[in-house]
Amino acid sequence: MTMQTSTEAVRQEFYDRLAEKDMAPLWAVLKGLLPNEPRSKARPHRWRYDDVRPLMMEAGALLTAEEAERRVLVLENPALKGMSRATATIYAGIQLILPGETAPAHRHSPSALRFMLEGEGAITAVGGERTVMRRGDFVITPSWAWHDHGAEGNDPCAWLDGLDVPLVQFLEAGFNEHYNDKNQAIIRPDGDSMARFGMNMLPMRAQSPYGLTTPIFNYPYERSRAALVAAAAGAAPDKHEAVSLRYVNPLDGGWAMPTMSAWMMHLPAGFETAPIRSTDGIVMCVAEGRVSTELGGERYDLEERDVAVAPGWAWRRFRAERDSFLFCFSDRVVHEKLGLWREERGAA
Ligand code: 1HN
Repeated sequence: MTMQTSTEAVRQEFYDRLAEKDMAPLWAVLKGLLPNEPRSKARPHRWRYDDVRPLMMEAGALLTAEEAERRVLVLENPALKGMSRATATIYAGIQLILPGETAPAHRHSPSALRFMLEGEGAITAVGGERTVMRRGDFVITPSWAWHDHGAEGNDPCAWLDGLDVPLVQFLEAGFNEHYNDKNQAIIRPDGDSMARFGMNMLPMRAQSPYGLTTPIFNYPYERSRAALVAAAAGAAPDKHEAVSLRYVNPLDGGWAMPTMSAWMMHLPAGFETAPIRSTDGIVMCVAEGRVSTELGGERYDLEERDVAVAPGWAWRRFRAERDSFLFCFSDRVVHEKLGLWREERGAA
């Protein structure tokens, strides 16, 4: 036995005895616990809506929304198969509701957001109020709020779902409950929360009925788009972020949701951003136009409704030949609240 192997053998024998008592040597795992910088387990990826849509319609013929509870095709990061994750901390999926169907009322501690993709007449009810979801609308289901969906027009309706499920799983804080009926009771007229909270005015004693989540649950695309176009006319785009505006909780000016940040980036025709990276993992979806991206070194030309992910700390950059609008969401707000959020802005 050489000196070296005998040392190793002695150490291994020690580690084995540690394991028997449910202990382990830190020095054997320290490098993995403390990398010099983040190395996301997620990979950059893109889902083409042209691939998703026919499969989604097949799912529509296979089972009803009620049978499924939620008829959704989960967008699985190829590096995280079987985990229902688009990024390390975010779940994403494409949900389909056919005319006349109902996705029955339930509530859960994970928060959900929707980005509307297609179909006239999609309805969601949240906390006793209904809203019509139109293409490009950003719609929120706060943690523990009752919600049910329907399609009341003649079209199949589809949207992108984003949930903080992987984060809630990690924290082991998941609860779920079914409502005692298919649809929840409606107790407020359509537009009530927008009137109270979404018009640059607030009730004299404003409080969100949803705790840390914004009291507005539909941010209509029409308004977001108009704001971005007007903002683009007023100043040159940011070198790294083009023209980006974030969805805000009017009660405190913070992000609209406590666990997911959402914003929209407008790329004026011909604009190209310089590379940027940040610790949050981002899910993006083209609202309008066509966006060429480089995400973690991978090139994707994103068409309308395509979804892509940029893992945390992966470089990203964007270019558009014509005026384009990109919806984005990430776990940035969690990083920020924990004092962990970092970004690096690269040279053009
Ligand atoms: C959920 O409640 C919905 O309400 C969609 O539409 C997707 C994925 C995981 C857990 C709950 C919805 C979901 C979900």
